[in-house]
Amino acid sequence: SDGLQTDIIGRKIYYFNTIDSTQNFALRLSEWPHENGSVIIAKKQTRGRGRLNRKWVSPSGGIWLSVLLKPNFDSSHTSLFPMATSLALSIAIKKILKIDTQLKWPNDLTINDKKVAGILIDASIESNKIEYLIIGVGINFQVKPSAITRQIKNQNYGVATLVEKENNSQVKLVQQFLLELEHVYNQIMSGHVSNIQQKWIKRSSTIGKNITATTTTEVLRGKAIGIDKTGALLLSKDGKIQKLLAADISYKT
Ligand code: BT5
Repeated sequence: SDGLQTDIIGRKIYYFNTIDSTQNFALRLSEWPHENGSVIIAKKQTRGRGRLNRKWVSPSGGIWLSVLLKPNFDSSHTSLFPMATSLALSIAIKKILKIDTQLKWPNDLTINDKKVAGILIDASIESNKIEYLIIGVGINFQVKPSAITRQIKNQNYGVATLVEKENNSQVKLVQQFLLELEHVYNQIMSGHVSNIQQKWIKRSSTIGKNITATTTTEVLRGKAIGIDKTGALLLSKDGKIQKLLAADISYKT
């Protein structure tokens, strides 16, 4: 943790060589006191997961981490975290590795439309209060795309990876990401969300595109015209505007 400049996030860091999923470990930690801001990092995950329990391929070399937060605000902010986290990561990658990434709603970071990182938020909400938030981040770093793609079945996009620029850039990237995450977290806590949204839109590849959105119940086609203040995607279709809270989107229509 030498060089880490945060106040809350990363006060405790748990390292593992191999773990089932950093997300699962964070879930167990959430029951303990004094774990607000704890970070769990693993070199390799045997059962990394994505949204809807999809498999997240996590070979050695990548950055697989979870951040446990126990924020004291109401649950309406929860939906902003995928956006805020992907923005924080995109900024950190730019600062440390000098690489531009694009943000694909709701939670992907891409390079040339290939997925380089994914974000998963697990939350527990009790009577409108957030008990805990677990922010899971998977970054393909120093891994061969083929090591990942051969383990993905129904693949509808390519995979990109980041490579080490100089000694220590992996550590620096993690530290910078935690700092940027704390920054957006504080902005959400103090209600400054429009700033996050404007920055997210600037880096987004989604807004303005015709998209196909697949939700758990339907497939929708339309034009992505913006996001609302909760982070929902606004889809324009036959002159009507529809709000999407969760979906998988594709730029093929
Ligand atoms: C995500 O899900 O993108 C969220 C990924 C979160 C992973 C982190 S790692 C640390 C923490 N611990 C965990 O167990 N998870 C979190 P989703 O949008 O549902 O995307 C999942 C889909 O991405 C899969 O169905 C595959 O098609 C594809 N995929 C799997 N592994 C990949 C990889 N390493 N790189 C790019 N795409 C991948």
